[in-house]
Amino acid sequence: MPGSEPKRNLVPDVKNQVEIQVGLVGDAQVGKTSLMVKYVQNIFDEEYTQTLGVNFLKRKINLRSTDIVFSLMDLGGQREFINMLPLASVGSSAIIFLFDLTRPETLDSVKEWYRQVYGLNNLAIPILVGTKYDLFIDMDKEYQKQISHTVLEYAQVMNAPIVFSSTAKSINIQKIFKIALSKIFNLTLTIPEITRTGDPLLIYRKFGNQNRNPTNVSASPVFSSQSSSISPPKSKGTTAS
Ligand SMILES: Nc1nc2c(ncn2[C@@H]2O[C@H](COP(=O)(O)OP(=O)(O)OP(=O)(O)O)[C@@H](O)[C@H]2O)c(=O)[nH]1
Ligand SMILES: [Mg+2]
Repeated sequence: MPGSEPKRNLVPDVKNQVEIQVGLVGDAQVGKTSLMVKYVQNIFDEEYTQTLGVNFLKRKINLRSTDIVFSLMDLGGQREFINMLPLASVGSSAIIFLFDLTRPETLDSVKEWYRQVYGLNNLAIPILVGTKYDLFIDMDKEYQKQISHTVLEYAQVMNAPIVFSSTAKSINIQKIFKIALSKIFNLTLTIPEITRTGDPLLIYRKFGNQNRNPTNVSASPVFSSQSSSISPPKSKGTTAS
């Protein structure tokens, strides 16, 4: 009935909206598209569809009174798409460097991805994500130890938080983006860290915090470890696709 409605606050409910771009890079078939689609649409597809060029998806989340829109830029990992790297790098506040935990050569490639991205954008927060943890967990314990050790060294050089994830089994997916958000806006995150070898690592407190002023950071990051010298044991996990 007219006039019977309680008086409402006439100040319009205008929310702030902030858009942040996040790039996903890494070798072919490491699981970039799967991770992005899982995060945005909560779908996982076992079948591989190669990304030709750049995929793009958005997801809106709420942080207090602000809407945060993640613009996710997923670059196909085949070398032929390297000329599109600026689309995923320039303008990104965080870059997720993905490698497949069951294929050490994809961790080795992170060095080159990092150098290339760094040349285009040395201010973005890097996040190092090892994918397919569901397969890695069944692999040889010594192999798991070697990979975890090398990943820590890479994270130190890159000043990048580490996350081991499984898109197939929904492990640590949301947390990757929570870490990105907390580093970009310098917010305190209360998620417990996971540091024990063999567990799905989540190490973020000591990485990604410094002022990433280019004058503070070495122009040519030096990686000492060769992850390519780590051979995955012949087990069911090594044929991950
Ligand atoms: N077991 C397992 N398989 C996964 C996981 N994530 C992705 N995959 C599979 O790995 C394959 C490659 O995944 P994609 O997401 O297409 O890989 P990509 O990095 O986007 O590959 P490009 O587009 O060629 O660069 C697919 O068959 C996925 O189903 C995971 O967490 N566990
Ligand atoms: Mg893809």
